[in-house]
Amino acid sequence: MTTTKDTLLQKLEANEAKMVVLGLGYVGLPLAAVFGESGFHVTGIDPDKNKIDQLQAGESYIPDVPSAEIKPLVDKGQFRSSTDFAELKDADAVSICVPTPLRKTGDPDLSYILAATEDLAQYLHPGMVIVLESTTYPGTTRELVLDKLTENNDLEVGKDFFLAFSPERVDPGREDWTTKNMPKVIGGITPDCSEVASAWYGQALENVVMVSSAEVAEMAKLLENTFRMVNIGLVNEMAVMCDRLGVDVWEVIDAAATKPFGFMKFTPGPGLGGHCIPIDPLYLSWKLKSLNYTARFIELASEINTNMPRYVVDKVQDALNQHAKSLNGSHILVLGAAYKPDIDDLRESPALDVIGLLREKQATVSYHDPYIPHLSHEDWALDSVDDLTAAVKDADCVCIITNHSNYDYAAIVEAAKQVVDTRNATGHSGNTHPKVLSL
Ligand code: SAJ
Repeated sequence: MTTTKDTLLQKLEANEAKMVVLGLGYVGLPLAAVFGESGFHVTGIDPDKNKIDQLQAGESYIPDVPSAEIKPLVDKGQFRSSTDFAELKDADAVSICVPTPLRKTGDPDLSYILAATEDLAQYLHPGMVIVLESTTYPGTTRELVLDKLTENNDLEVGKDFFLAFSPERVDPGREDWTTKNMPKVIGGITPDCSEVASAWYGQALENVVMVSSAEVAEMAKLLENTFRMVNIGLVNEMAVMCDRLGVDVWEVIDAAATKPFGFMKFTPGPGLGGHCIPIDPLYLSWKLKSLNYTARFIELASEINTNMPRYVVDKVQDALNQHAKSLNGSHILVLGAAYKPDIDDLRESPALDVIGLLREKQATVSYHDPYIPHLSHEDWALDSVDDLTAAVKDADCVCIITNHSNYDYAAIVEAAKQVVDTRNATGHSGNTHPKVLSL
């Protein structure tokens, strides 16, 4: 007797399944494009009509997915996009790629997942497979998504429909590991869910790694990014300790990195930015708190990383002090506002915290960032200075926060009165240059 699973597997393997991607951001759009190029008929759904209008016109707003990739898919009818969730009514395979930010309170914000699931539940039918890609705490797929999908019907997961979790590993701008070739972990609510979801994704992705449950897949992602956050916290604390010891932490790290095994290089910085690393581990610690367990590594690393902007401001104060100046009334030029080099992403950038703290100490602050022309945060707003050379000369201290590669650091050191270098961008770490103070 042909089961629902068999019928769905046949559809997926014959590329006859109708696929829907909920959320067309830096995760959803690349996923839609890869499946479209693999022969699937993909409908993307996003509430932002501007995005839909652009996509329907064959234009992309995600650098990793050029318009030249989108337009042929749209022209062939392989990819279409809409703001209307009713497009789900005849979907066979649905990927949920919606944001999972933190609330102001620091708690997880699952409102996007809830809203998408509620919309999807109206169209749930036998023979459907659903994969959640949004980074979240272990248990979300089973406790929240499954409950919401089945609260008004008697469909059985693993028999009538299939539900799994697969963490996104998109690193915008990276060209070596892409949506197509990135190893993709997938775990289902039941073994059959794991099998069906893996078979689906295996139609378009080169390396599907099936695991035994949704919880394993959810937790793998959190381990990946918690590993990174904790190691960045460790190396930031090493910077503070080396400073107390009068040892150059950058030289120490380079020396340790000569070890050919058992060591992975991380570098100190002004804090932890981005939309993944500062946020994902807090989803895990939040969940464990509800189980009366304190995730001490995450809490400690978060405390150390969160304190780095203040540590940087203390460094600026030390630099000015060498010239009998105070922060109050001094002019500080911050170089680099994006959360990491050579991108225009400002999310959770420590530059915003450093500028805020300097302003609190009555310093006059200006900034320059070739990728970010304007900053506004809390109660202040600034434009990137036009004349970098003049701004460097005018400033009492230049503070390098993000080491964009197109800065001429030698010229900056030459022209500046003083430099606080939080990234060893100038190469003058360990206080080897009279003008440069480094982390
Ligand atoms: N940072 C340090 N020291 C380090 C590394 C990073 O201070 O040694 C800071 C960065 O300046 C930045 C923050 O940490 O402010 C995050 O940097 P990141 O290099 O982790 O960059 P992200 O946030 O873009 O992380 C993404 C993640 N990718 C996914 O979640 C799919 C992460 O897992 C990747 O390892 C990372 O990209 C990457 O390697 O580029």
